[in-house]
Amino acid sequence: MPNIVVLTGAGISAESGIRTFRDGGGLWENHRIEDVATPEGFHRNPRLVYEFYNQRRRQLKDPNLKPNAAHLALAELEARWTGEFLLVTQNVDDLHQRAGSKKLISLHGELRKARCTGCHQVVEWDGDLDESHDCAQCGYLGQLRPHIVWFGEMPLSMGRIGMALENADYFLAVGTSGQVYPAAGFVASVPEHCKKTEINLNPTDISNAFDEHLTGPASEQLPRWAKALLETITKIKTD
Ligand code: BV8
Repeated sequence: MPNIVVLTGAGISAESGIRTFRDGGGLWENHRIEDVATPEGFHRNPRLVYEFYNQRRRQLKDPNLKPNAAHLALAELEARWTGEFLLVTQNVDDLHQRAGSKKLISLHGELRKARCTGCHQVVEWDGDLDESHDCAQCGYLGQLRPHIVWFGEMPLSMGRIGMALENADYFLAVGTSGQVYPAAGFVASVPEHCKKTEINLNPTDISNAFDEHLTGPASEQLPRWAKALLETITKIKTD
């Protein structure tokens, strides 16, 4: 049975109402990356960075915020796929988890977790975070930070991701502009025979690396792609 690796970016959550980074009205419009998504920015002005992530974490509690058909199609494909399946998301929202995805790596961290800069323990965190909290494990005050991978920091689970990419027979990138590494380089790490598909509204910085481009909203294109893949496999099995 073939193996699948899927990479998602902010575009898959856009139709659920979460702003992307680089589209019009995106998150980077009101903030310089250096100020809110780097360790230096956090050191320089922790309050600004805490608040940047607090605002985004609060949005996750919006009762109208739900996974969309693209998130749900990935969770269903994972459940029905008997080969290896890995979903790697650059997103820090929890919509893939809410959709039911289990074989999931959050490469850039998660909004709903905090990490102690002293003992590095990672804990679930749903409320606002600031320097007034102490770490439940080591007891230090004011050392909790968002469990987010900032620019210049090592993304999470790179070893597991590298192994999955080496064995991929299908690679799909959905809703990512292909501007942030190492995620943008994943498509170049799969085997020669691997079928590479990109779902996006527009061409991206890495479009030329793909065999197939499905242009349109992820909520329409992804369910179609997943259905066609399942039908292909069923056909191969019955032939
Ligand atoms: C690292 C924090 C070392 C979380 C983020 C020069 C060249 C190459 C690389 C570098 C370089 N200088 C520095 C680097 C490294 C740097 C980097 O890549 N910089 C870029 C900007 C040049 N990378 C790093 O620092 C990384 N760490 O390299 O460590 C290392 C590496 C490997 C091994 C060991 C050590 C750390 C990167 C993580 C940074 N953290 N965010 C947060 O705040 O959320 S990155 C940030 O951008 C988000 O995580 C986000 O996920 C990510 C990527 O953005 P996208 O998801 O692609 O979103 P974007 O808005 O850009 O695009 C949305 C897309 O969706 C668009 O294409 C749009 O058309 C599409 N779309 C919209 N709506 C829909 C849609 N598609 C379909 N349907 C729709 N409805």
